[in-house]
Amino acid sequence: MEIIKDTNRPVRRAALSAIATLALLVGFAPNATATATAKRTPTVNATLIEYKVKLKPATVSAPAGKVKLVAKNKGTMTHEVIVVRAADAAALPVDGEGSVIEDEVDEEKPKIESESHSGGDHKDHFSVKAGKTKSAVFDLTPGTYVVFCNVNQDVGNTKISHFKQGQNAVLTVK
Ligand SMILES: [Cu+2]
Repeated sequence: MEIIKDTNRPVRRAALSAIATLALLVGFAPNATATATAKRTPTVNATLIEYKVKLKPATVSAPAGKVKLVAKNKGTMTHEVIVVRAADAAALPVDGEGSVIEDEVDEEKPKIESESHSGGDHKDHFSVKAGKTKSAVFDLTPGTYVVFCNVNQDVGNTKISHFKQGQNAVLTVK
C-alpha cells in the first residue's frame, strides 16, 4: 500500500491508525471478502493475567511473515510481551530464579516492525500496564515461538518469576 511508504512519520502514524480502524471495522463485517482477509496482517490476541499468556489463536497462518500481536493486560500488574523462537517454554535457558536468560536468546527474537504505542522503546519486546492494551507487528517466519513475560518481581524477600509461574505460551506460525 503506497501510504505506508510515506516518510513523514506523524502523517504515517495517523494514516496507519486510520487503517487500523478500518481493519477493525472490516473484521466485524460479516461479509468481508476473502481478498480483504488475505491482505490483512494476521492478528493474535494475547491476554495477560497473573501468571498466564493466553493466545487466540495459538496457530496462525502468516504468508507475508508478519503477525500482529494485540496484548491486553487483564491482570493487576505490568506484564511484558517477549517473543522467542523456540520449540516450547522448556527449551528456553533460565537462571536460578527461573527467568529466561534473554542474552542467550537474543538472536532468536523476531524484530518488531511497528507498534501501536508511540515512543516504542524496544526493538523486540514491549510491556503493558495493568488494564492497558498495546499491539505490535512482529516479523515471524514460519516456526514455533514462545510468547512470554519475563518480569522478575520482588515480593518481600523472594522474587516471583512470571515466566516460571507459567506466563508463557507457544505460538505456531505457518
Ligand atoms: Cu508478567
